[in-house]
Amino acid sequence: MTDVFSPQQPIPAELLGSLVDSTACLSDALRLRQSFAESGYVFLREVLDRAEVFSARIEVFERLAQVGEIQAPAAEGIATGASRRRELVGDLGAFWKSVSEGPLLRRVTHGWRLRELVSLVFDASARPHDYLFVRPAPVGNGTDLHYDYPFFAGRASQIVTCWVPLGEIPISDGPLVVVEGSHRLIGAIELMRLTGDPRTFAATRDAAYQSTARGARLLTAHFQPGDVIVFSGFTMHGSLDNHSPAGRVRLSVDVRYQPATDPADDTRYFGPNPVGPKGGAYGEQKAAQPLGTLWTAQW
Ligand SMILES: O=C(O)CCC(=O)C(=O)O
Repeated sequence: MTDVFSPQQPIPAELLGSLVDSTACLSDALRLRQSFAESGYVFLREVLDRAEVFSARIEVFERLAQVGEIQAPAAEGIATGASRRRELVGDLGAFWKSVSEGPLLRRVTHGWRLRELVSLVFDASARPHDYLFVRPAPVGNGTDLHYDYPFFAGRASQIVTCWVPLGEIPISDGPLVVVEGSHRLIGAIELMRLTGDPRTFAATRDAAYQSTARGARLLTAHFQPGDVIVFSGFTMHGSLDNHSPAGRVRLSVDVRYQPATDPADDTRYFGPNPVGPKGGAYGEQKAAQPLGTLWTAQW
């Protein structure tokens, strides 16, 4: 790893780039799929209903306001720096499950529009995992670079991740980044799948970090509500640290989709009580801990 990625370290300007905006390809599904194949992602602007995205934002932040973590008005997402979550909710996992299953949130992540967009990318009907990740990232937090494959693949032939900003996310607030060209390192990830050896994963991550250090750029954007980025399981991604001068909590949700005809029997991701990648259900997510507990979000 290089200090480029360490928390609190500035990223040299030449290593930051802009995500390619593929919104214009929506009228031509073939071009959209070509763009996805070339870049390892498609970044789409203003494709989701902004009012629905705002409603989801408010739904999540109001739950956090009720446990003393977000100031009024909740929609602003300003952290109080305190939390009464442990004393008020009892079971942290059950609380986080209920936030993650909020109906207004699910209208965005499991609604017809996102499903339609991913179906265009697949050229086949798509279906979402039931299990998803809501990420309220307070100041100081960022997510380490990683791939979503093979953890989220299960027995599906293909998975993509949809990352949806729940509100405006300027660069200062720590938006998603993808490592340019990282989807071309597929060979290394396949090796990990074949061996099942976590040390291979570490080697893979190191290789990708090093390639970034050698000049692959981190691509990001000033995200707006209604935007979505759909990326491949083979695209290395993470997020910048949140440096919001206003103390704003960066809020996003990520959900994986697979072709609808693929098996959907992986109990980690499907069903009324998915057990999650590590078996700890929603309680295993970093966000299940009270906001502001220092969680260096690995993934
Ligand atoms: O939002 C983040 O900080 C990271 C998102 C991520 O890792 C994902 O969408 O798979």
